[in-house]
Amino acid sequence: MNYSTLAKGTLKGDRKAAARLISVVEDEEEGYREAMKIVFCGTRGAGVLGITGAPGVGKSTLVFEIAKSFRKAGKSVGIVAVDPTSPLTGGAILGDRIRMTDLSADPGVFIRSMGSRGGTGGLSLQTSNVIRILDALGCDEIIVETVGAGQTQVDIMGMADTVVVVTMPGTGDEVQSIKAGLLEIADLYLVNKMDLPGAMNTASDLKSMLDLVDDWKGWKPPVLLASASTGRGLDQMLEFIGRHRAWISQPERFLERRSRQARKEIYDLVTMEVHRMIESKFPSVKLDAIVRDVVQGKLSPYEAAEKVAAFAIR
Ligand SMILES: Nc1nc2c(ncn2[C@@H]2O[C@H](COP(=O)(O)OP(=O)(O)O)[C@@H](O)[C@H]2O)c(=O)[nH]1
Ligand SMILES: [Mg+2]
Repeated sequence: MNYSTLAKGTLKGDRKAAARLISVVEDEEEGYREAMKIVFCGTRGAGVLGITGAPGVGKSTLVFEIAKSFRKAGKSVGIVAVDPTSPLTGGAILGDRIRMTDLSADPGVFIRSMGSRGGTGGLSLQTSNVIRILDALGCDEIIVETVGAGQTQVDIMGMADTVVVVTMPGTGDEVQSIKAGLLEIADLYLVNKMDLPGAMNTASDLKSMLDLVDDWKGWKPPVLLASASTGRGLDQMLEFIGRHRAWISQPERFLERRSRQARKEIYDLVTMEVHRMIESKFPSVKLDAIVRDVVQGKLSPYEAAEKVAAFAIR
């Protein structure tokens, strides 16, 4: 199929075209790559804000509030809710949808939920495509909400300019989650639900964790307190998001971050391409024979991989 019409429509601001193109990308339908090339040329450099954390900490509530403040500033907003644990495909997570209704009626807001459609490219590659589509559609700001779930989350958050890691009092998972690799991706920590007991403790636990790191390379993530549902602390959070944006926008820093992201994406795409080539071109009988040889100990997995790889890059 030729999806260039959808891509061109997206570039002209056609929301329906963008929505359809996102489905095409999620399903990895034949021809989506060509469409994405067109989309790529139409991107305008939207700001990408990542909001991540465990389920129930208040991410969606925050996203909603942040989106409202962007709208007040006259910016158009794209929201991508990524939930790798969700069995839903392309549909919104119900609670989120209900809460976002007054936003979704706003033509300056585009909301999309993504579940685990599980194509070969994986969720992070798909998410980066969706971000590009929303950028090309004309969104000034894109907010990505993702549930804390390991490597995929880290990868997705790698696409954001600023990442807010959200937690809440009494979960006791702050230290754990930092150990689980969030330290690398967090630009800001937010202890949400400060109206609940224990928020101060959670914040100081986090702060002492961060104090153990001595080289922050210019940006030490602040630990902020807020209450998304009452609005307390949100202005301060927005101010820090703005400060981080300004910091990250310095030319050499910006270039470094974007280069790292581009490098990773190229690697991912090459890996995917190799998989695709093996699956579509390598005769399955031949592959079966190689697998059998490995199982029977006639061939080491290394030699097998060399054989298959040699075919793929020929
Ligand atoms: N007490 C309190 N509840 C909140 C706050 N922010 C969000 N919630 C509630 O926490 C629940 C989970 O919020 P949600 O935004 O869906 O969390 P998510 O799973 O991280 O996206 C909802 O019932 C919210 O109303 C807050 O600041 N204080
Ligand atoms: Mg949510």
